[in-house]
Amino acid sequence: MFVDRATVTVSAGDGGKGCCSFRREKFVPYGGPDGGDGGLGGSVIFRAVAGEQSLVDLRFQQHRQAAAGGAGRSRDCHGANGADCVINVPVGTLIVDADTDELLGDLTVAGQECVAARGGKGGLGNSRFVSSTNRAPRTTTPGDPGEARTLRIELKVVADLGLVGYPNAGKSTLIGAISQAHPKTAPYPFTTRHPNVGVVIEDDQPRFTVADIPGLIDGAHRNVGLGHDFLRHIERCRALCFVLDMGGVDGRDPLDDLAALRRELDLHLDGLARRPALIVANKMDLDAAPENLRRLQAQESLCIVPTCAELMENRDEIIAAMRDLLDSLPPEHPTPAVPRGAPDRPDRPDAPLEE
Ligand SMILES: Nc1nc2c(ncn2[C@@H]2O[C@H](COP(=O)(O)OP(=O)(O)OP(=O)(O)O)[C@@H](O)[C@H]2O)c(=O)[nH]1
Ligand SMILES: [Mg+2]
Repeated sequence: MFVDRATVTVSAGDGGKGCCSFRREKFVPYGGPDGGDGGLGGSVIFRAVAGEQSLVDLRFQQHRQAAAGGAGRSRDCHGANGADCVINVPVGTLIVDADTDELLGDLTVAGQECVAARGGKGGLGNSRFVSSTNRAPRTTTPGDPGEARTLRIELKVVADLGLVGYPNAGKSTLIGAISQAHPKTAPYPFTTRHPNVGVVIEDDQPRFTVADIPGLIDGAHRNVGLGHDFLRHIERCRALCFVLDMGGVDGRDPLDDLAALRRELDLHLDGLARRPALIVANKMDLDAAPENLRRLQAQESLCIVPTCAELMENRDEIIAAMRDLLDSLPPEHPTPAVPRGAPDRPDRPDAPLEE
């Protein structure tokens, strides 16, 4: 089951309360206060993990909570810090506060983390409140409450190259031919109902990822067909690969298809159709294909690779063209990870103590 949107509530752990205690020991009269501070509450942290493909776990477990910090103890013992609640999500996950629409994190690189709710600080034990005028304070503070939020979690697939085409153009067949992914293919539209990411692996060459995105039809930007549900997955691809059915099956013209695809992309997100791209002219085994290819070559300046994806024809040429296109792009700079842990929490907060 592929899930690319979820709403979850998260609660970080409360800080542990400070302890009120006095040192009681034989031969140590008036031992003084020795109540320790409470522990830090656990935070709720989202972490991007390469192996995850979907947000399905969040759909079935919609509330996540981190552990509270332990209370301080006598003999100046600090309470235990609460364990963080770490949620593994796929690379490409966006974390948005549902109430304020604030973007809390955009996890585009494996290992990147976002602290969605911070644990509360621990309270102060009574040994913190000793002063020259009060040698035996009984004051303590409770821990701060942990943050609680409602979050909208959204997945936008991250891939180097996105396959864009009409239903039945042969996108899934192509990704099966060039990569490790083997999504279902069938002679009817909308076989692919969610994006599949395939990794293209060749000896001693850097790997790259290709996303097979469900077929696009006129009006997709208005949510016709699978609409936005897949168009937004194209936004994250560095480059595009238009897959055209050169046989003109179903009475379509591949040149019209290309114009319509570009129009839909631009209507969804201005400039999307102008991303660096190449064209894979598929189904070259069909009768009408050579003539359509000539017309396409006369009109288009993009790199065009003819193929019959079903027979894996020109497989190496397609991979080389994709690699050349990606190599010509500037390198990406991933956004830095959001720092983890409590924000500027001094070790001894607000301690009114002199040494
Ligand atoms: N003749 C011919 N048929 C092909 C070729 N490549 C794919 N097909 C067939 O075209 C049909 C559709 O292929 P898919 O790969 O499922 O197409 P798709 O673009 O992924 O379609 P959606 O998932 O519906 O968007 C299948 O029946 C394939 O066998 C080809 O090169 N030549
Ligand atoms: Mg498909």
